[in-house]
Amino acid sequence: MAEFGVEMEKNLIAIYRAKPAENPEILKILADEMLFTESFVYCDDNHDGMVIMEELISCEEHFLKALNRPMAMKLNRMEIGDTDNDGKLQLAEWALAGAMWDLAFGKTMVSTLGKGHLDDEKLNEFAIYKILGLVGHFFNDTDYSTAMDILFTADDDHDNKYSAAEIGCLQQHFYNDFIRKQMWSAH
Ligand SMILES: [Ca+2]
Ligand SMILES: [Ca+2]
Repeated sequence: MAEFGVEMEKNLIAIYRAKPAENPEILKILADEMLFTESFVYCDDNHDGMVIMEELISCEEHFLKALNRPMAMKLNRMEIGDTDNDGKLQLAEWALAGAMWDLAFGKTMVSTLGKGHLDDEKLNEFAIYKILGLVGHFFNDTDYSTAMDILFTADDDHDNKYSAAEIGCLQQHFYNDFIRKQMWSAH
């Protein structure tokens, strides 16, 4: 997965540097207004409507610890998301940073796993099942029916092909499902 990390970082930087708020693929991910709400609430530990660096570090640590995964990324969400530079992420900034991350993930999936399975720069069904296995496994084997629901929801135009933006949404839905389980088990 070393190659994945390098590619992911490269894609994220490219997206970050090219007016992300005007990027049509980013806007497509952000069209689902609820997509980033759960992760925001999850990280906003003191419920003041803002995520500060300490909260960001603590929720990412908690997330990776729950999954037993080491910390990977060098570029954090505060760096890419804090557009007004006040050291805090509001929901809109959080969502934009999340969409950048998700799109970078989708692009990385398309380029690393798409060889031989591309159709108009979208992954075909065969490739998406590979990704589903990979992402599902990362999120500690999300159950089959949840995974199928996510697969259906993420294919926004239901053409059985997956663009980078749709794969980004797919991974965010998995993340949200993970958070939901964490929140339930904590209460
Ligand atoms: Ca907060
Ligand atoms: Ca801010």
